[in-house]
Amino acid sequence: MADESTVTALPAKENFSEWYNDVLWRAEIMDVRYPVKGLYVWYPHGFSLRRSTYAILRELMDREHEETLFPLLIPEDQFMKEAEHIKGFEEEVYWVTHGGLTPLDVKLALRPTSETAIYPMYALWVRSHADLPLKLYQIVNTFRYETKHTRPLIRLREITSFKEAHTVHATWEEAKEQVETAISLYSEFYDRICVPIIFSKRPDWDKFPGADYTMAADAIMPDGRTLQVGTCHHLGDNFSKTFDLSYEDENGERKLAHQTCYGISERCIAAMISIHGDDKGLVLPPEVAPVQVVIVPIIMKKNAETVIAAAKELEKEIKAAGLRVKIDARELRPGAKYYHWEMRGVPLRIEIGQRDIDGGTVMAVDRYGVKTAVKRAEAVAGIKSLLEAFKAEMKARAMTKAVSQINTASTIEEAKAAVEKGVAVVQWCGYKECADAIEQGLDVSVLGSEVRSEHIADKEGRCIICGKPAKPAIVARTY
Ligand code: P5A
Ligand code: ZN
Repeated sequence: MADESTVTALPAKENFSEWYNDVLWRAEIMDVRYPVKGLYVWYPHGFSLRRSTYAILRELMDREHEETLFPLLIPEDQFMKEAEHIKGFEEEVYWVTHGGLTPLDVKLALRPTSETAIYPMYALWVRSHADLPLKLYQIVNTFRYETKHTRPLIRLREITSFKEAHTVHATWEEAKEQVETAISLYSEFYDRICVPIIFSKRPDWDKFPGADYTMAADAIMPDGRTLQVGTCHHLGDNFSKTFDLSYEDENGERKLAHQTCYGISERCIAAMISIHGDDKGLVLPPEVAPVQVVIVPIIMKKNAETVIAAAKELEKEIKAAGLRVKIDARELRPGAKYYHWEMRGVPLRIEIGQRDIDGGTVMAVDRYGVKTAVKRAEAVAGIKSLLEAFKAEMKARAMTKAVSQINTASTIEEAKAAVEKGVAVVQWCGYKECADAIEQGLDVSVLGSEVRSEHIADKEGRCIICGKPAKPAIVARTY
């Protein structure tokens, strides 16, 4: 597949865009050579990373949702029912118009998201208050005819890993509670994959088509641009009106249901790769790394058998402890092997040679290059605690970086400097005219207000444009 030995080095991460495009194939995450714009291929190594990342997402969702699977195709009439929703998506929909050579009576949309596939069925399933709340999710591919610059894992025309949850509640307040639950589930998810995020409330003109309001999670990429890595929407009764999704309450009265939906795509993997990678390649959180530990036997001609046997014995123990481990016994220089596994983000490398065997130790080297001699007799426990420590270090580094990328600005000039580095925190009155003025002056977006971050104080002030009473909002250049 990717053979890094025949070509030039990975670009420095400072040149983020080039680094990103390059690391994806060198680390065997995505192949971008598929001949349709915006569609990419998962290499097995990338797919393995996807599987373990989505296992966390499934674990969190399964706490209080059930998994389901709806069809990819949505009939035109059903898709066109919710006016706001269709306005928001009409330019992004792919249509199936033919079955073989025969034009279809009713065109079929490739789902850009599944509200209009799911809610008519919900209307059949929900009869009484006893059927509520209803909380389902699915992990599917969705299609969006994106016109902005497409990028692997970031802006796709086929989103291959769209986790979407759709819930139904008796009241608006209960649905609001569910949005809060979704925010905490997503916060936990991003914490598990060591990606700092900021939740905020999108301005009204930027909310999900058909929603009452949208809470969005943004991650800050190395170049200072933000990436929206998830959204939680309060749908009110907007869709339930359209699709006649109602229930009989305790008094036998028919009432409209209230709904939420929330989604995450493979952008979560893009953020994880981008935030943690370095000049040598990927740096992966141990919990999701396809290979968590690689054993490199340091072989001299005369001791090859002993060393390989010792490496295999260690591999057996590590595997039995439930870790994903690999021996690299290829006939290559150790340096070439280190390079190979560092590129792929393996959190911990174990070197084992004759001297280690004689001394009853092994040498552990984490992906940041920190070396620790571990007693052979306590190797498994030692490795586990090194992986824990490594995860904590990954989190700490990402948090330090994120904090340095968040800067308060009290004038447009200061905001200009702040968005060069990342997120500017400005006082904003909430009016569109002032958001427009901020955006035009800086070529940025006002991402949101009601900011949820321990690093952003919820302090009232005066709007940096009009001087009226205002609250903190986050502003950034975006992906
Ligand atoms: C929530 C789930 C929805 O579609 N319906 C069901 C709601 N919301 S959303 O904001 O439009 O999308 C959810 C998240 O998906 C990511 N995303 C994308 N990822 C890759 N390529 C794309 N073209 C793309 N479009 C959206 C974003 O992270 C978004 O927050
Ligand atoms: Zn203002």
